[in-house]
Amino acid sequence: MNKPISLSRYLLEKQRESKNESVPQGQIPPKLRLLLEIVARACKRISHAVNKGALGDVLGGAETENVQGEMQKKLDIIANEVLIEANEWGGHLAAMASEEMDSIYVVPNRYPQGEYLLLFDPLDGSSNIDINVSIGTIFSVLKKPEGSNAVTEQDFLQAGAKQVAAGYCIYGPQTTLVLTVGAGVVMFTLDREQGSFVLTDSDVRIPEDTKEFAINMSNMRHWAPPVRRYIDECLAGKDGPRGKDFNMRWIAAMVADVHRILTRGGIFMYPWDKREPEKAGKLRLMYEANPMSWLVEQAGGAATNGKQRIMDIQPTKLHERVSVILGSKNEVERVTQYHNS
Ligand code: AFP
Repeated sequence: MNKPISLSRYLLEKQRESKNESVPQGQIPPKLRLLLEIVARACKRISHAVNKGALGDVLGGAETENVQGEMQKKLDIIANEVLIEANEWGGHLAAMASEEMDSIYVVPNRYPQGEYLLLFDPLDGSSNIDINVSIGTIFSVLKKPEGSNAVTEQDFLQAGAKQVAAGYCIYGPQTTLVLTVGAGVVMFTLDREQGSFVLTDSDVRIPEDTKEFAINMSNMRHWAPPVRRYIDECLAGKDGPRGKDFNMRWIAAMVADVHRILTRGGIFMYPWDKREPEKAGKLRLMYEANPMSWLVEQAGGAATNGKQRIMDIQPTKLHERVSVILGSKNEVERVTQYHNS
């Protein structure tokens, strides 16, 4: 058996390859490598806290609200603090932004300032924490625009296509870190005895077709006609226009639903709906939809808001929401076409 490759070794090898200019994609300069190592280390700490559950007094609500008006869980706050503390001193970051923080967190003056911006949803799927179901951390890395001095929120407002790294760590039966730097998608499983992430899939691919969809069906009456049409056709099964039976899954944690899609295909939708018509959707563009869209595209899938590619959307605010349709390419193209016809 080949010697297992740790995340650290993988990143170091990619950093060395980055010196070779004939490899234009998947560049990992030293500071980005450091950043990714530190994010992975923070995820390991979050994973330990998640695993302790009731024994670590980390379950339940914190009795506070985040900027989106959602009640925070204790683990939301713990995970946010772990990511900030781990990343603020390394000299690789200029600032961070999080689902749990109203505005950006600029690296304090006492630490060196770097050239990267880190965005994260520290704990996605919080409603799953107390019921012992998969949750995760989602992250996206951007470069601070050249020529900007004091970092501002404006510096973060870059389209997803500008990301230089993106990934998530899922805390499920296994803890798995999934990463892209623009040259495919790789997965690392946490080996708890060794205390390190080990490469377990070096070429993640999403099949172009699928018979599995993920959507919160309880919102059906609120959907727009194109989404309704797509799901009605799936539900009609073999006798309907699709001519095949579909299966449905909904974990209520985007990280877990996307992980399933990266593993065996499928389509995930959290579309715009009539409940809050002024909001584009429920999920956040910059630290949920963009990183997940890049991973999905890098694995051969597609991601749109029904009208356009998610990664081409120019954000106008940090906590912007977006309608999300992602996964197996042919299915995403079908729903998008229903919106545009
Ligand atoms: P929480 O982190 O507040 O639980 O939200 C998770 C999430 O944003 C996303 O990960 C899920 O896909 C979606 O919400 C689930 O939403 P429903 O509650 O409508 O099922």
